[in-house]
Amino acid sequence: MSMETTLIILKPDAVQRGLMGQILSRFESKGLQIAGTKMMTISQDLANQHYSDHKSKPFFAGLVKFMTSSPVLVLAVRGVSAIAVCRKMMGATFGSKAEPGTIRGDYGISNSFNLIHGSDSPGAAEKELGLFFDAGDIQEYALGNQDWIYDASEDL
Ligand code: 3AN
Repeated sequence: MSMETTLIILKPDAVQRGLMGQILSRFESKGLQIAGTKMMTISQDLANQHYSDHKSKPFFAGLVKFMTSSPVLVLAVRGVSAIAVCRKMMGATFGSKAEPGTIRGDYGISNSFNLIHGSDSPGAAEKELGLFFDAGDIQEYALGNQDWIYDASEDL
């Protein structure tokens, strides 16, 4: 197990529907550390770079239009195995299929307006954190309650 930092985006539908606080709160309650936040409107160019793996997909144009349509909240979230933990908390890609108890399963039913993005691998996290945050935007700090979140003899 290793300490990881992952990129999370609360998408335009999460911001517009007033779900930022509830979703952010889930990560904090889990014991994950919020290491960076940025509210922004994603440019066409940034959306193209972020979703470059999906360029040939039929949904690409719609996805870019959606992601650039209104502000998002970008987060750097840190914790042991944070990439997999956050993906599990997000749930399946489509809101209609996502399990209750997950973010997509509890807050959404749309397949394209699916509330949240999370990096899916260490390589993707590194690339995406670099795309959305400038050097110095991500904080290094100790959580005061870390010894109660993790069993230092086993988890860290
Ligand atoms: P995830 O976000 O669960 O990792 P990916 O990486 O397969 O999903 O897809 C990236 C984004 O593309 C999804 N978050 C979703 O917004 C969109 N997307 C994926 N598949 C479809 C689809 N069939 N129709 C519309 N949008 C899609």
